[in-house]
Amino acid sequence: MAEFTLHCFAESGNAYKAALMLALCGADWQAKKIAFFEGETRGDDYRDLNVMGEAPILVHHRDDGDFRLSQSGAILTYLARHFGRFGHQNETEEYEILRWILFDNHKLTGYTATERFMQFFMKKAADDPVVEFAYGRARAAWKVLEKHLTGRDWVAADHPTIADISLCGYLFWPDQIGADRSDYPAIETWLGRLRALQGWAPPEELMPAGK
Ligand SMILES: N[C@@H](CCC(=O)N[C@@H](CS)C(=O)NCC(=O)O)C(=O)O
Repeated sequence: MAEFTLHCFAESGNAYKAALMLALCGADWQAKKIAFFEGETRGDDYRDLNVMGEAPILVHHRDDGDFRLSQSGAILTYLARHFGRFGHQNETEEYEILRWILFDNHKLTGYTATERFMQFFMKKAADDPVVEFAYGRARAAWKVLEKHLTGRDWVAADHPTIADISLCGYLFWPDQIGADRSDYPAIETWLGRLRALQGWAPPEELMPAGK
């Protein structure tokens, strides 16, 4: 058995954050498909694994038993500590990373994942008021990131960290999230830097589809 099991599906940018971290760290891991589009995360068996009913879940098969964790930010923090990679090197970086992971979960991924789900998967009209609200909030978050990345290579430090890995979760799908790459040149260059890291792969190469 592999050292880690990641319950995940390829369409999930939140799962991708964990899968990408495992890939970049060269971890011994296996993907376990969540049949998300068949409602698996709403079932009792899944809720027994994660009361929040969310993907992803990481299981670390340790000598002292299985250690199970959900929330991509917690998973990234755990893996950074375990591998000694993509973490902080001083206190300032520690809180910068936390600050950006919180911003990502609340604002950037929070609204991007919502508007993508409604427009791309549920085919809701662009003038649906909920879509308009989420899309507007997502674009505002992309602009924050664009401004922050202008003139710097990485989000939270002068080296790549789990903050970068968290924030990029949905951004390799510009067409699905409705982002025009030319509006976000600093983000585009930063995504290129991430793609150049050893071990980088797109979501669909790391995880099975959630059908
Ligand atoms: N903050 C969580 C968000 C996880 C999340 O919302 N995952 C989605 C799939 S991408 C999900 O399982 N949604 C089901 C639901 O919200 O009920 C994280 O970063 O892990």
